[in-house]
Amino acid sequence: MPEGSTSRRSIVRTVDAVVVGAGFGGLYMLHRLRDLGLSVQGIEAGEGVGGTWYWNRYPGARCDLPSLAYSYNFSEDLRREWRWSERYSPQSEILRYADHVADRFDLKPLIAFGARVTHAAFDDDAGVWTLETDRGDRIVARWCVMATGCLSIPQKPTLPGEETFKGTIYHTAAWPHEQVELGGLSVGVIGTGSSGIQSIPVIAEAARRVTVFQRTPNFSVPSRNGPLSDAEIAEFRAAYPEYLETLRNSPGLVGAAEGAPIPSEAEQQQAYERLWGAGGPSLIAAFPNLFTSVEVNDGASEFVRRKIAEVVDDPAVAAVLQPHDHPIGTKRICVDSDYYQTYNRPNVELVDLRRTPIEAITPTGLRTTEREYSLDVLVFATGFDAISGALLAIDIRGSGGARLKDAWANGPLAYLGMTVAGFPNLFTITGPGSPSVLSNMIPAIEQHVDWIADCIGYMREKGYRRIAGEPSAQAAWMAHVQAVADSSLFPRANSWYVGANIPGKPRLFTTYIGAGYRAKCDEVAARGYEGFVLA
Ligand code: N01
Repeated sequence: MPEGSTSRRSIVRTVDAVVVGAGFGGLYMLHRLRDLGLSVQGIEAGEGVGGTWYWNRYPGARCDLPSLAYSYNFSEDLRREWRWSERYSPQSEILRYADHVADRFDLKPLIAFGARVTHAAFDDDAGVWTLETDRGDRIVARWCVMATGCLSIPQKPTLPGEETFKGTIYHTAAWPHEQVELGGLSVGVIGTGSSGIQSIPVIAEAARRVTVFQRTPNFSVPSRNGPLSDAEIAEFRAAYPEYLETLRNSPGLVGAAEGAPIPSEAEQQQAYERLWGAGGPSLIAAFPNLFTSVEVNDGASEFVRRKIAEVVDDPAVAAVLQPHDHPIGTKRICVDSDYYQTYNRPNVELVDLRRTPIEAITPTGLRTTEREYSLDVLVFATGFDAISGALLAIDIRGSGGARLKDAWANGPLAYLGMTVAGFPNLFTITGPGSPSVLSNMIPAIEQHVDWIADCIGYMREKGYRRIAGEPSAQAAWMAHVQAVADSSLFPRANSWYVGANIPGKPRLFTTYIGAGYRAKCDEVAARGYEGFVLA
């Protein structure tokens, strides 16, 4: 039997709602829909719950937001009974949390595990979706919720000669479930985003040698991770009502910038020193205009560059690690445990791929334009086809057989990040056009799940059977998302936020970073789902 439960046999079922994915979004969605009295079927590619935390088992994988905040809020009992052990919990603990939630709310029996959805098609006459999986399941449902995650399709470059490599190749986002022994081995790591930056220090402790192949340096801040004390928990609990209020009325990453004064040099230095010492990603939240003012951002970027130079012993290595190609924070800030210190170890070498690009993988290692590196293991920490990737990996056909691939040929479009015009009764949790990856994902998920559940509840109550976003409302929303993004420094970075890491992907910033998102969603609902056609 699989980790999750239920049967290995394929299923053919008609239900009220189908939920694709059993990560934090899928789990809570199943819970809400079942509570509404709907018959539900969950489908999950993995053999257990947890989504991104099920797959990303690489050494050093952990939360980059404080765990107390990276938690569900919907159940007070759950909140009180779960205790995180560290400030930034490791992957194994977050996975245990997801598993605990699934068991506590008896969700596993609702989920078919080990089944990847390949097709989803809307039948205009019957007003239902039919989903098919790679193991022959066939689910028919009026409501289809895609809880497929923003970072769930691993991206791996094709390098010449890979098939000749005699060692072992891993991808951080598809790490084996069994213990990977690296002791005594020579390990190469390609990629220095969050996954590389978290894994390199841990790999360096185990392996005989680590060679890091870096194409672009990223900004990283120390987590100052450690055991979570009772006092910290008590402090969080005491401030919980204000925390919820901040979630409800978040100004977004750029919403509060308007009219904010430029802090003085002394104010900046003082704030950055304090936040660097405290650890965690709040350094980039030091000033509301850090994402809109080049001057303020330059100050923060320069501060971190200086820290890198202080931490890394060899000035030449420090120089290669210092990012200069993007404003800090416009690529996801990395939160590390001793990342820069790792380059002071005698068994770690940094290779600058800008100076000496990769030519090929060879039977015994990797060759750059300068020389060959002998490797037993090669780790790809090369990221994801983000945001739209998991949705486009499914052949989704909406009204009239229209393909999502065609609808999104010039970049993903969705109304409020939750529905796509032309694809009735289909919902996307943390889809394009919502704050998603630039907010705390679990509260963002909860807000979407609640909105979607309320919407389906409203439809049933009023006797409606079909809801579809109006193309004009969607176009206006996406134009607003774009305008807000353009008022910030985000479009300046070649990041996965704009799809720059995927060859041929249309370049578009689709994450909403403005103010008032939740209020807008609530207002749309309160006005009888303004911008939607209900039938
Ligand atoms: O992926 P990335 P990631 N040759 O895309 C390099 C979340 N996350 O998996 O910049 C050589 O950031 C690429 O180089 P370049 C988090 O939101 C969260 O690390 O394209 N190098 C880059 O260095 C994060 O942002 C946690 O020049 C190549 C790296 O691979 C997101 O996931 C932990 C290459 C990819 O970096 C993605 O992070 C981990 C090539 N051909 C991840 N192709 C938490 O802590 C790519 N690269 C919660």
